[in-house]
Amino acid sequence: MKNKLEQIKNQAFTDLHDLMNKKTSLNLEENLRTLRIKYLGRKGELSQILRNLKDLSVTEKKELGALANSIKKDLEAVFKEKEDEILGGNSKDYDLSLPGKEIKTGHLHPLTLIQRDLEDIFKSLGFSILEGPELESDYYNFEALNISKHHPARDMQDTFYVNWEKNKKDEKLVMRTHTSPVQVRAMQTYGAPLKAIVPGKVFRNEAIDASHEHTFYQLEGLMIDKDISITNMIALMKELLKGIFKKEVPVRIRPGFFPFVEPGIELDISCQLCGGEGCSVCKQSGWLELFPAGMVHPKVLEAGGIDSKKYSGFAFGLGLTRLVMMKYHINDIRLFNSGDLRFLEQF
Ligand code: FA5
Repeated sequence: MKNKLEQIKNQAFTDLHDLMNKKTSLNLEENLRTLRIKYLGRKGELSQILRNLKDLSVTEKKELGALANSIKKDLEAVFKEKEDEILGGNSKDYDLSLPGKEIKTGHLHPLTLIQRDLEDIFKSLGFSILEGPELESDYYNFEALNISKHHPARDMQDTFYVNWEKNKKDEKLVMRTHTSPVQVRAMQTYGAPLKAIVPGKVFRNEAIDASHEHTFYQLEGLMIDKDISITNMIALMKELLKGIFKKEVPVRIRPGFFPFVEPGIELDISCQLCGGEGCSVCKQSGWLELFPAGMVHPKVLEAGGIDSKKYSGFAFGLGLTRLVMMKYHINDIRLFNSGDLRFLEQF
């Protein structure tokens, strides 16, 4: 038995030596594991001998038990040494109590942050949040808004025509140029009274500069009820700006023309980038066009199936991307779609 134990030990050392010297071995790690199982595994010869010790006399048990255990210890040590050699030798240096590497998580885009703030403000005022298709029919984008086929107002919003693709109703499709088409869609679905906002992406075939993009965000607002006046509208617009900027922002109101409102206004805010001094974003004027609005045109109410003699309402089309520029003092609109992490990681 003693010889047998010595033989096992010698054979294990020889096999291990041969394996480690076989430089060509592709599966060194796996072969080492197989060898370990052969000599130290539960079904290995050494384990069997250790299991059978109980059948021996007390003296033999003592002598052979000590030898078998010492061989087992030696083999365990040498296998561990070889494993460390193969795996880079630092397995014993792991400190599992150390904190792990921080996994970088994403965060919300500045546009989403402001959009959520606005949604909270409007929800607290009882407005619903709606959405509409980005690929819109020519009818909803223009005609339902009182912009007929050859109306010059179409030039104000040059769009991307989708190969004059048509929908099921045989209508031409365009990338929507504003969120206003959802006005008529909402009226048709919910009727009056109605209080809703529509945040969303819009597209224009536009010459790009510091304050103009081809793809940007707007937030449409619509309130229809009995006895709604322009005073309600201006009060709401000011309330909204106060909620976002957390201070009174100087505004100016001037007449504006949009075929879907009557009367129409433009609310500009004092440029928050230059403090009204003039810069490339406000085109040296000190004011930024942000918030066009007006009383919904009777023809639009009728297109939405609402009796214009009974109901009136206002609508506005906030330039959401520009509002975010003003809030965070971003001096170039092109940064929003750039995907530049140096920009995005600041929020
Ligand atoms: C409209 O789009 C109208 N639908 C707004 C409206 C709604 C009027 C309801 C009346 C009633 P306008 O083309 O001016 O209007 O665009 C609205 C706002 O979007 C502008 O004030 C501006 O802040 C922003 N905007 C317009 N063009 C661009 C652009 N190319 N890049 C970034 N923001 C833009």
